[in-house]
Amino acid sequence: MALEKTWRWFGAGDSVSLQWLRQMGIEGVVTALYNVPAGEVWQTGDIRTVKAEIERNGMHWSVAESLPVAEGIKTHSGDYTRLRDNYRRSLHNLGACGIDTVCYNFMPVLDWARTNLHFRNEQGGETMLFDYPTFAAFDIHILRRPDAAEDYTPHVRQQAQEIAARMTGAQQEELAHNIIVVTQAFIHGAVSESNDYKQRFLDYLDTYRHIGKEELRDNLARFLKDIMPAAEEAGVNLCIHADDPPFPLLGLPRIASTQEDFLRITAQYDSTANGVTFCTGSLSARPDNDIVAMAHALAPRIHFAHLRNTRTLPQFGFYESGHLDGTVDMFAVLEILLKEQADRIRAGRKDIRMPFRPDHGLRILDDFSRTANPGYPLYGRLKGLAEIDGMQQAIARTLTPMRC
Ligand code: DNO
Repeated sequence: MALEKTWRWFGAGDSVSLQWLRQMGIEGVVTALYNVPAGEVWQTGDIRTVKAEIERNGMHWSVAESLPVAEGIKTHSGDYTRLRDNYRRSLHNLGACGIDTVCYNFMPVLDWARTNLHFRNEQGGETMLFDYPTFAAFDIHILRRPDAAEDYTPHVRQQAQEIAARMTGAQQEELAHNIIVVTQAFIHGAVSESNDYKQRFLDYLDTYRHIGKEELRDNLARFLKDIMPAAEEAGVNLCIHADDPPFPLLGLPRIASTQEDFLRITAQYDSTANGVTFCTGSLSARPDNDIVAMAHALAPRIHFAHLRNTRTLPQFGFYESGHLDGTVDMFAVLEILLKEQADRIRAGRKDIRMPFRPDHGLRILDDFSRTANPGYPLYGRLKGLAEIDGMQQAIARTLTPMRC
């Protein structure tokens, strides 16, 4: 009994090869068709090619992360019908190829946000950090989103002004570029590299002018109602990823941030196939989220786990700490997931793999001389994998005591 060990692999251009993943003891690969734009169909031929490549290296394609949800679905506008039909076809094609777990998110415009991609921790490693006043400086003074200041308290506004005033033009540009392009470009981000990337980002934000929390919830509910039958028919379990960070940014609504949010989503379409990607790192950036209680409450619907840890800072700030070192009680989370796996086995459920991946990682050792997408260095993630795997093996032993 053990959760399946997986790794996010960015395809042929990834600096970590499939051979290396195999050497590291990876069982399942988490990947996507990165060359297919959000909203287009994942064709069977393309899926089979990637799948065969993974299998040639002795592993299997464990999770499709992400099958991106196009903005037109989240805003339920324009060509919604075409986008919905395409999503259904992609699910059908994935199921036909034997890929039964699909991760997605429903975050407007921005998939995740950090203000510092190179924060040095006490040991000299590098990690990623989110500082709210710096984000406000980006929003109000660099991006100049109309009426942005209204979304912040006078205190944060003041801090933001001071931060922006201290930054050089080049530093301001780097901050904006990191938030809008660098952290998004490798995962089907809404805005790609261009000279007018800030304006294009503002245009996207504007499409949410009349979409508050209730409207976004309705749009997700409609989308689920429209696609879940196709997922069930294809034998695919969908799993929604948490908002990262799990609180509103840029005046945009957030609907997958708390236990209440997830219970609402899973109840919206009552099927095992309507599941959750349990991301301990994203969820723990909010101090009022009780991660262990959430794991308990959502366990039967957890189809995929992103395991990492954070330490929170004052005023909504946080940084990514080591995988076991932070506010998340990883022991308790793993115990819940392993017990859930045992329950599924006893109940004869098919979804017993329970894949997890070491989510993100510190930059350490030779990571400083290697190229990697932000958050995805080799050695820091490998360390996280080893730590989590060691812990899960020990817990599994306590759950099924060996007979002497
Ligand atoms: C960033 C990740 C996200 C996440 C997707 C899931 O590193 O946390 O890209 O995987 O949002 O849909």
